[in-house]
Amino acid sequence: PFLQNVILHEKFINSSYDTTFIDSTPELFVFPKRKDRGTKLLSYLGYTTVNGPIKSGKEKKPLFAKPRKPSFNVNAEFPNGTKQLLEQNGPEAVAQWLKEQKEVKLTDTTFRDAHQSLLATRVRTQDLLEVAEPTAKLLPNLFSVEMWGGATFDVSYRFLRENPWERLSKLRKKMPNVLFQMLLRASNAVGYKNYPDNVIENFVEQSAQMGIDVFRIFDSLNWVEGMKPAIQAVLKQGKIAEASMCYTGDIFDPERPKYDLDYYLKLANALEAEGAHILGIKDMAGLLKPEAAYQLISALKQEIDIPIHLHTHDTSGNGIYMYSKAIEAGVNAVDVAVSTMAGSTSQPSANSLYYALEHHDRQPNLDITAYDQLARYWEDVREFYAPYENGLIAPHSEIYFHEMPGGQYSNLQQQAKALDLGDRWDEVKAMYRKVNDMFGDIVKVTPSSKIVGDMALFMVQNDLTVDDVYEKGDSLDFPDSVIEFFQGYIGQPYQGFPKELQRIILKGKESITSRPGEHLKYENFEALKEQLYVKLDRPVTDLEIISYALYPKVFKEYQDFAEQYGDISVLDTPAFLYGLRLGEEIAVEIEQGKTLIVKLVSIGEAQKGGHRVVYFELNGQPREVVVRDEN
Ligand code: 3PY
Ligand code: ZN
Repeated sequence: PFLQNVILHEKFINSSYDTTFIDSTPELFVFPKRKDRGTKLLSYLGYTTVNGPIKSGKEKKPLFAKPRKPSFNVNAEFPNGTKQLLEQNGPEAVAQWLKEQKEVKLTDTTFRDAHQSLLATRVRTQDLLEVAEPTAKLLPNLFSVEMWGGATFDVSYRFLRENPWERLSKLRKKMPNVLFQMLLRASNAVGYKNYPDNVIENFVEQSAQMGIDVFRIFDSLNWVEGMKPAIQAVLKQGKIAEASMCYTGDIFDPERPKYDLDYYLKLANALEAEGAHILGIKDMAGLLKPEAAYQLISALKQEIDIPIHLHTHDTSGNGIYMYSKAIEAGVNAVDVAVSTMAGSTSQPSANSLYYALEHHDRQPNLDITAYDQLARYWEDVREFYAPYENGLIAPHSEIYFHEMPGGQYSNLQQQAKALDLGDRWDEVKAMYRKVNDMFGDIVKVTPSSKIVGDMALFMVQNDLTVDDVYEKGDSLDFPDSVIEFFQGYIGQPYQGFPKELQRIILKGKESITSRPGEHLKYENFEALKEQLYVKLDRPVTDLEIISYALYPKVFKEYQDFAEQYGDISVLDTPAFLYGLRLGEEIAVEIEQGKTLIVKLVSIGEAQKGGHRVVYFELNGQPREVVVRDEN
């Protein structure tokens, strides 16, 4: 771009420049100095040391112990696992095999949903990679490891400043024997809105090529129509389509007959008819109660032929009991997390379930001492991320009332705080339920859950009651997400929209009842490629193009950040989150065989305008950077 200034200058174009050109137009020759990797890294460390991990509350960097790692044989071959079964025999064979297993099979969610639900999705690739090989070698009997999708994709770019595709490919190399599973929000992919069908197809294709084997596909309104393109895309790749129904309400609640047993049986049949290899039951808020689980699974076993995979969150504390009832009823696989990353808004503990099933003929076949060792590692790593803990320290049976998904609770709480509604959190939760009822009792999971949350915040913030919405609605500016929901842009809720409310919210705007994908223009990947080429000033990859198609702004910001600070995924997590303590020295391997030694010497006084000079030593040489103090 800088050379272009010169080339495009009229004197240059007219060839009328002479030896005075440089002197007469010096501004054309002032090239911003490209910062070297060391300076970029120091800028990041200086900024983080001064401002802390969470902007509003600078935390002092704690002293962390090095995480205890499980012992395992580095030189031993990886034992064969489900990945080999898929590669040799295909997805139908895996499904058949799963159905034939007597023991209940486990999916370990530690690498995805567990930290999405406990630590705001903040666990970094480095901490996963550190324990990937022992996990694969010590637990080769897992059905799968859920390690991608859901919120991990955008959080990677947005907050961790790392590339989610790299996480996938690096983990794949360290875990070649177990099926990799991702959470796919059907036509919302890993985002919060419907994308054109060719974006879904392209994203699934690239995810499959990069190493995803099992796609758990759900629609946030349980709308099968909206799931079809994603299911088709997965089938086309020869991967495992786990089409899922989201569980809401309570099949036994006579007051809420909308989501009764019959509703789920019909849904399961429809998903099987679409070609699903496995039926997922996605109990995203942990609402499925033990007896309901028993009845639901027993009835499904009569109804469908494909195996059943159950997912829950342990928010109420009833997870293990619920699982044991589901296991009695014949569920084929359940989702668990390593004990120290389990419980509460996360999945039930693998370790606990193992013992709960002692002397039961369906007890999973696993090395519990390995799981216990992995638990120690995670206990230590979890400490790093303490600022992101969601604060739920006890079983929370209120979940049966407000029905917020495990991954949403802490998020919405943060949003409420940001709007100064922190001390009205109880009201927000109560309003969340009222909004659900007002919307016609809908399934609440990303992104429909976010829409209910947005409306609840809007109402609490503006002191609106449900009656107010009906009475004064014509003069209210509802949140965009709520308007789009009532336009049908994320799909159709079961039994439709409440008509009167839809009229009030839409104020004459169009609404659709067909699939949003049918109305969206196909993405032009060639055009995106060119745009990106110009932006980045270098050739771009297909993975970058699809990331840009999904999250244009987030992807661009990630690139800008990388330009300013370099690749900070090389930092260990304590340095990444908290910077350095005074006098602390760390070694950072910026590429294989190239290590920088960084020491924090001192931090200068805050200057007018809020800047500070931060003094470092880089490989023994004094270096300083100026950073903004945002506290
Ligand atoms: C996600 O969509 O990220 C979820 O985990 C929903 O439960
Ligand atoms: Zn979940």
